[in-house]
Amino acid sequence: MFPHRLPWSPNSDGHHEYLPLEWSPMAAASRFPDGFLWGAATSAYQIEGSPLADGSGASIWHRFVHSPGRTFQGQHADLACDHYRRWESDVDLMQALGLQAYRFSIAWGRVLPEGRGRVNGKGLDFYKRLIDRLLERSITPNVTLYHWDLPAALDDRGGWLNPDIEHWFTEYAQVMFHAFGDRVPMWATLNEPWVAVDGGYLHGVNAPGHANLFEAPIAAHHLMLSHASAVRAYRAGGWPHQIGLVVNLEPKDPASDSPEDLAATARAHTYFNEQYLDPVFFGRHPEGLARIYGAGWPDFAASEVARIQEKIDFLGINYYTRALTKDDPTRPPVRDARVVPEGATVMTTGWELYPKGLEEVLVWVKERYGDTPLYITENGGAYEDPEAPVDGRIDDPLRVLTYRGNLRACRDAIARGVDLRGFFAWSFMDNFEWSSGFSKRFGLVHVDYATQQRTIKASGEFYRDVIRTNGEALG
Ligand code: IFM
Repeated sequence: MFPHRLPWSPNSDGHHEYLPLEWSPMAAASRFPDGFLWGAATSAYQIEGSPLADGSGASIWHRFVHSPGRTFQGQHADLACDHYRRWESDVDLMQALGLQAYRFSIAWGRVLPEGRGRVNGKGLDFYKRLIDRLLERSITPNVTLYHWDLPAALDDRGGWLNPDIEHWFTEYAQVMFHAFGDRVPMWATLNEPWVAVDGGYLHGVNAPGHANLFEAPIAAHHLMLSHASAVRAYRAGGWPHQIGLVVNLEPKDPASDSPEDLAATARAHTYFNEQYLDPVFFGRHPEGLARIYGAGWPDFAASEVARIQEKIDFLGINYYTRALTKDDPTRPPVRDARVVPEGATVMTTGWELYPKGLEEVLVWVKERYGDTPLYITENGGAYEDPEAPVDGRIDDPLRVLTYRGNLRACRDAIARGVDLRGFFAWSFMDNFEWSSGFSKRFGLVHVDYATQQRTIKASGEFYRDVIRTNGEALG
């Protein structure tokens, strides 16, 4: 009756296991498997700054943040972390943290200012220098092609609502493969298509700022067709490495046993966790998704949805929290609301710290979709860090707690047979958190935005020890 209830469900006594600090002695003794990849992640628009430099074309995010009332205090990312100019010292810092891999995204409009056609050599050169330097330092580049910054010129043609975008995205992907396919070992097509659509087309809180029930499933469909088409182009080009997809997942647990809350939890799980993965692994949409969208659901031809099913080399999972879910008829179309249990540790984003959910998510993916190699491509937390270093230090004990708990959960999942191959902290450094501006800090490295001074936080030192000991430092 409730097929996905098992991994997310409460224990028989109705309570959820919450063990962020407990640790079984057997697991404590173990390190991560040899070759486990330790990295950190960022995205272009959140750190680079200089969005129009050297012939770059504006993105939908550049437009969005410069429209009134869209972001916290009207903040924008024209400077952000100034990484476009400070990338060399940032790579030095990555080395100081002991990172083995760095996940970043390409700003599509830096490379193709109109989104298609003419290639901007200066934009491509920025990424060439970065990739070469990472490789010189033995830091594996992990490149995401789309982390939400669609070229504005393509949005003018309908953006993700225009079916031609499948070709535009594939053309862009091919430019990138030809430039770096020989030396970038990990490619991801899209980051979190769920957020791109839910925030950008359904609720309008992210760029391009549309709130339209009818547009959302169409944008989602075109994103996923674009993903699959880029994977096919990668295979056709004979590139020798790996290509995958990055999704955000979270367990949906019912807030009570009422039929309303159970039904809301089932809807939320379908909408959040299955919507984008079922087409990739099964070539069809999940049961129940059409009912959630109701009148907004287009009659997709089965053959069109089947085109999304293209074998990926790895799945990237971004995990931050779980959602204790209750029914809320005022929030269409899913009609769910998130509850935070009393006593929980809560991030400044309002998210509950819930490490056990990470293990649950990993096991659920294995059980539902089989044994694709998995990476945690983002994980971390935003907390109230000190505004400035005190005696040269930034103490962030809650972020240390977060990484300790979540990494132990990863180790538990591996012990349960999950093929988890690496972990990327979000984020390498504090950065521009989209419509929340600079009000949320996620970094292992603190950024003073007035001076652009970087300081490795206590969590960065902790993570460096975890990497150095391949997990033993977790205890
Ligand atoms: O900052 C974002 C990132 O861009 C995508 N994943 C979630 C992060 C924290 O909200």
